[in-house]
Amino acid sequence: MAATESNPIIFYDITCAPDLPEAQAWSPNTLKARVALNYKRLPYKTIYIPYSEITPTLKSLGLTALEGQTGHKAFTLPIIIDPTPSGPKIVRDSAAIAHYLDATYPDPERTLFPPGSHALQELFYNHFNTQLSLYFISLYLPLVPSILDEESAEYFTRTRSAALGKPLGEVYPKGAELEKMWEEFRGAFGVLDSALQKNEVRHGGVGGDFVMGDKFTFADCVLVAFFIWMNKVEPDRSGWERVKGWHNGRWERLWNKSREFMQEK
Ligand SMILES: N[C@@H](CCC(=O)N[C@@H](CS)C(=O)NCC(=O)O)C(=O)O
Repeated sequence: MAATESNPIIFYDITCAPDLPEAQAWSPNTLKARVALNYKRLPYKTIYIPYSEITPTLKSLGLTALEGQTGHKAFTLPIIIDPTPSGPKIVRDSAAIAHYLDATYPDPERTLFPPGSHALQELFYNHFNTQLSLYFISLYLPLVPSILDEESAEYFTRTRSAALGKPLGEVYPKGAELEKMWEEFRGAFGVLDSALQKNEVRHGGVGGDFVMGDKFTFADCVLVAFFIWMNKVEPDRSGWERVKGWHNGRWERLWNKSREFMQEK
């Protein structure tokens, strides 16, 4: 065990505009890693940086850009710096961080990838990233600039508009399209709900509200991170109010059971 309370893991996260009254963490990608760190009860300290500072900060740490899902290279958060006995170790990407934490800080009671679940969790993650994240992109990505400082909002709008091939403001569905998209979003979550029903005791499962039933895992970090994002970028929380009511309250139960892993340090 390398990190201690006096020599904690350093976790880089993205801040929102300083005058927002609530906690600062908002980004779903960094939140996946934060929830994982909290779940494993590891000592860590957050360094918050504005969105527009991610690239210069990572360059100053000697890092190079990584190839992203769309093929273009980018400097992204989260990263952690773990104070290992052989020197500081930088780990990048939320899923890679979760795997690293399990390997470096094994705890049979607090495992993000329990034995035998690696492949199925990978499938879950791919499913989430292909079947669900597109709705988050349309419904939530355009709201992000509203919680960022001016420079970061400009950077975010410019880079996301370029990546999506149209102005970010035009990504948000208009008129009847909005309700249609919410219905589709509900349907996409419904597919997940049908699968998770198999955890119920009547189907021979172990019961429980997590993706793996009674065990919290990285798959739950993913869902919870996106739910927190919804709550952070939409001040009236109207989207989360809808989702909470879907599928017999499944997503709200998951939220409530995961609350203890949402704290900011
Ligand atoms: N697959 C990566 C994605 C990370 C990612 O896209 N991070 C965004 C923040 S939400 C970022 O740092 N973007 C920097 C930029 O666009 O300049 C992970 O899960 O860590």
